[in-house]
Formats: sequence, structure tokens, C-alpha cells
Amino acid sequence: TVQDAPASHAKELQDQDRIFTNLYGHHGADIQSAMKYGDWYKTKEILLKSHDWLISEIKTSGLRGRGGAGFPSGMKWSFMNFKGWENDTKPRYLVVNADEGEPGTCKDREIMRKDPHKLVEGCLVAGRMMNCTAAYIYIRGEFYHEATVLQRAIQEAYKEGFLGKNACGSGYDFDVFLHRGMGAYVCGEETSLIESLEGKPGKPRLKPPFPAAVGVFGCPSTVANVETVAVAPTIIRRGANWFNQFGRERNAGTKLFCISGHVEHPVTVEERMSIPLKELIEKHAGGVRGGWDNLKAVIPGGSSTPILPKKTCDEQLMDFDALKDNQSGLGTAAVIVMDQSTDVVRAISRLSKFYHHESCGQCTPCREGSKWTEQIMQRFEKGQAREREIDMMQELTKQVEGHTICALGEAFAWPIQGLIRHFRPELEARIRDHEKRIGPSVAGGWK
Ligand code: L3W
Ligand code: SF4
Repeated sequence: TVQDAPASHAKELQDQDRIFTNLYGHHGADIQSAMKYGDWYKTKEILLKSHDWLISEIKTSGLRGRGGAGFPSGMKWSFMNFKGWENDTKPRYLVVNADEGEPGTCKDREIMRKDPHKLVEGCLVAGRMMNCTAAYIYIRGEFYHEATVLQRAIQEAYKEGFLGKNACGSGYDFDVFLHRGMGAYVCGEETSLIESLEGKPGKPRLKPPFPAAVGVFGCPSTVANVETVAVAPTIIRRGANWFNQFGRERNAGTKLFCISGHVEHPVTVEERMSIPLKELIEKHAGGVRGGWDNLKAVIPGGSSTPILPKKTCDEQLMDFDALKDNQSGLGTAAVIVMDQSTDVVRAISRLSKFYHHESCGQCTPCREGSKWTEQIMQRFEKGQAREREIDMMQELTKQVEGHTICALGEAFAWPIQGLIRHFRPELEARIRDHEKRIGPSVAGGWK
């Protein structure tokens, strides 16, 4: 399996390798400080390179989308460069997904708070690659402070002549607009985000057509995550091969990991891709509360990625393929650590409540399924379910998977499948314990 492959690219990440120089507030977020640490350095030269060269650098770097899906960025961005685009009558847009809402995830927030110029310059560089005329940054409504910092950074860039007409003196015109969302999780889904940006209710669209063909205001658009866009200028400056030396094949580069839960020091840190989970937690988060042996489980990539028990975590590498091999995912690389004191049934039940609340209600399997799963999970939590309902629940989640317009269906189905896969005895014991104390429950409850 991929897990067994030698960690051939196991180059340690040194401080000077880190792209995000200001995650811990070493310097100011203002443009002068950012420039001192390498941002906006010879940006004009980057803008004057050919689109093909720029895209091919991103392809060679191995960058994959940092928002959850891990789609190869170079390939995705090349979808915008179809033949004849020079004669396009419609403008093209880059849309930055800054609607970070996945529970456990707090990396884009840190970039916008501390290193906003990485993102603003990233908009220009990534936008240029796709010949876009503007970037819309769609920021989560609750991020008021981040929106303020980012807006200031955008204004600074305009003032310096880095954005707007003849950006950086390159002859290329490019604008950046900031748009605040209203707090719906589903607006983090790219087509829902586009609808919301257009002033409509945030309900996902059917794909195809993909945004690269019909995006915002009906124009070719690419929606990309904050982190993906923010690393683009550094990749171009340092070179694709520099980025590619970290991680493993198909899983390259450096990556922001958000570590929360039962660790000594919750943190967002930039590390090499494919770092072992244990090393990540012990090196940067002070270890699991009470020591590694006190670990019970980890949600490795934000709430929609299936939970993994400790025995899997011992050897787990943190990348797209290694986590997929273990029927989970890297997602947004939001590592939620749970020690032995955790009631995993209750934790997943709480997530079911969240997903039901956030379903837009457009498709039946999600609208009804998320409600049923929330209700059944609550009965599991109290031990009031019947043992046969474990299989029924599994079947229900299988019916949802792949049958919905957007990935929110999978987002509530997968965590439950993970719970059943790894913690079935815990579910059964809770039901038996309840039966011993109260007697068998009536299916569906007394009401
Ligand atoms: C043109 C084609 N474009 C694919 C594009 C597509 C999209 C990208 C990836 O879901 C996941 C989800 C969440 N022509 C194309 C094409 N594209 N084929 O490539 O597409 P896709 O459908 O694989 O993914 P997605 O819809 O972007 C994202 C998971 O991420 N997730 C979410 C976390 C939440 C946040 C947050 O809070 N910020 O990111 C965590 O795991 O479940 O599976 O751009 O257009 N033929
Ligand atoms: Fe809406 Fe859920 Fe369907 Fe997504 S899967 S479109 S959130 S109902």
C-alpha cells in the first residue's frame, strides 16, 4: 500500500522552509513587514511569465487543493486555459474560498489574520495564471477581524500599485474584492458559494457544468481555498522542485495542520506533508493529554473525515493517500484529538446535529437523512436504540453516499460509518447496558 512506500521525500521542514512566516506573530501583518519577509518580491517578473510556464510549475510542484478535496491544482487551473481563451468575450474570475466552516479547521483564519499579504499576492499570481480580471475573496461572515485585516492589506497593495490597473507595472489589470458571507456552512461548497456571491440563497448547483465553464455571474471561474492560493507565489519563487521535495509522491509540499482537542497545546502549524501523526502531535502540540497511550481516537481532517482509533493512529502518515488507504481523509488537515475520557458516540452524535442544521434541504437523502441520523444518533447516545439499528444506520448512510447534489451528504454519512467501523462494540455495549438497567427499548421510542 501507499503507507508501506518508503518515505522517500522525508525531508524535515526547517524554519526557513516555512511559507507562512507570521503564523505566530513574528512580524506585523502590514505590507512593509510582509515585504521584508519576502512577499511582493519581483512579482512583476512572475506576472510577465507565460501562462503555460506558470501552470506547468504548479503542476510540477504537485500542489493539491487545500480545501478538502485535494484535486491537483495545476490541472484544475489549466481547465480555465482552454484554447481560444484570448478571444473570450466574458471576463474570468478567481474566487477564493475563505468560508472556513469545517469544525476543527482554523488555518485559513490564521493566514488572513497574520499573513494576509500571502493571500493578496496569491490572488494576483494565481489570477494571472488563469488570465482572470479579478478575484473575489468570499470570507466567512463571523471572521470580522480577519475581514478587517484583509481589507487593509488589499488597500495597501492598491496604494503601492501592486493591484489595480497595470498591477506591479506589468501591464496587467487585476482587482481584488472582499465579500463577507452570512454564516452558512454549506456556502463553503464552491457552487453554493457562487450562488451566495451572486446574491442568491446559498444552495449548491448540480455539476457539471463546473465553475471553470460556468461560474460566478455565468463566467468561467475557479474556486480555490485560501491556503492553496496563498502558497502559489512562494512556489513560483522558490521553484516547483523545492515544494515537491517535501512529502511523498502525489502528496507533496508543506501543509498547515490545525491540532485541537485533548492535546497539551492546541496549535496551527506548517509541516511537511506526510508527517507521521504521532510526530505531528508530539512535536507541535505538546503530545496527547496524559501521554500517547491515553489516546483513544483522532478525527484526522476536520469533522467530515471518518474517525480513526488509536491502533491506526500509531503509524498513520498525514497525507491524502495514506489517510484514504485507512478509509478516512486528509480533508482540511484539522486534527481533532480524543483521549480515553472521550465519549465517541456523543461526539459523533453532536456532529450529526451540526450537519442536520447545516443541510440546505434541497435534496431528499440529505434533508431527510441528516434528520434521521441526528435522531438515531441521539438514541444511540442514550443507549436507547436496538442493536439491529446499527446495521440500519449503516445502510442509511450508504443510501445517502453519492446520491446528493453536494458533498454535505457524505460529510454526515462518513463520520457515522467510521464510528460503526471502529467503535461498534462501544455502541453495542451501551445498548446492552441500557437494556440491563431499564429493559429493552421500544423501537422508535415510547412516544
Ligand atoms: C472542471 C472537471 N473542474 C473537478 C474541480 C471542482 C472543484 C475541485 C474538486 O469538495 C471536499 C468535500 C468535503 N472539470 C472537474 C473540475 N473539478 N472535476 O475540482 O472537486 P470535488 O468535487 O472533488 O470537491 P469539492 O466539491 O470542492 C470539497 C471536503 O472537501 N471537506 C470540506 C471541508 C470544508 C472546508 C472549509 O470549511 N473551508 O474546506 C473536508 O473534508 O467534504 O469532499 O473545484 O470544480 N471535470
Ligand atoms: Fe443541500 Fe444537502 Fe443536497 Fe448539499 S447534499 S445540496 S446541503 S440538501
